[in-house]
Amino acid sequence: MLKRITAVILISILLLTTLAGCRPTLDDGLTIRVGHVLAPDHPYSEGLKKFSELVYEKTDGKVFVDYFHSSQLGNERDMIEGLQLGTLEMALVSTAPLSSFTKEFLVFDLPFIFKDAENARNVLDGPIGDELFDVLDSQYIKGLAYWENGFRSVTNNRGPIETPEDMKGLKVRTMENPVHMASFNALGASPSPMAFGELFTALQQKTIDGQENPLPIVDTSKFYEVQDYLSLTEHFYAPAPLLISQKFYDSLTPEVQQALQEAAEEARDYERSLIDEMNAKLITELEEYGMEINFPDKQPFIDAVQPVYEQFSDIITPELIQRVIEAQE
Ligand code: EAX
Repeated sequence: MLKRITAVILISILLLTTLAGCRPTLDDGLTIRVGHVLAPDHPYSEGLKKFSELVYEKTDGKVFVDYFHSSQLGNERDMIEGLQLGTLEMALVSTAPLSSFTKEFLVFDLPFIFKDAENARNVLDGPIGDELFDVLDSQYIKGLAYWENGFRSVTNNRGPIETPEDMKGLKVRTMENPVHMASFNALGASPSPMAFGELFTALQQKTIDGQENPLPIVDTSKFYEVQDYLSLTEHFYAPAPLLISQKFYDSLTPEVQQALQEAAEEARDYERSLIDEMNAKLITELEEYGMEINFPDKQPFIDAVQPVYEQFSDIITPELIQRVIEAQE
């Protein structure tokens, strides 16, 4: 009997030693892939370049982050699935596609819920943002930090959007998100959900009239080449969480985990500053590119989409909405 127990203990030690040997040791060097769907000159890319430099520095050159733009590693839903399976290490996405995986993030997709970028950033970087990241645990995904996509406005080829009536029947591409679609239905438009990678072609082929995205995307994805009008509705704020596969994250040493967390937060602040810089100059630049830009009174749009809050009250609790509103100055 003693011999059998000894044999089991020895085999267990041998197995554990072998498995530990399978962990990507830092001495071998470690490459982390991170994907996003936007253009190579969008702040998403510049922020990931900074993230890569910081991680390399903080791990003494032992960990290299390789970042891929323009949906090279798939659309946002594909990449989120890759994180769950462990077939992709990291992704930088909007929160909207996360609604296919967990409903709690829908609160951030509600129209006009954030007063301005500063308030949005403070809420996301505070306890409410942390709580939503905790929800991702059940999806085998870990959120490192909330970067920024930004406030979304409507572009189209029919005419300037001055009031909700101007949205009637407008075929608008939306993200694959029920709150986004319900909001455009409430405005009288006809939402057409599709992945970002298909959008430019759809606009070029006029299968849709318009789309909605922040100015840095209208600029870097060259939507001004296929869209005549830009109306500053700023109807949604899109956070951009930097996500990592939980399975992959758990395989890392605490030192590398800490390096990734610190780098994600430092690069977040840098990426947000780039968005601010772009927003400050893009109105002029997009007009120079030939877009006709207008600034509608937001109140009629806010009034028109209020039913969306009630429509989703069973999923997005009034208590959580109230907390998000009260957390803003
Ligand atoms: O996260 O799909 C979109 O319109 C988003 O802005 C894009 O995926 C960036």
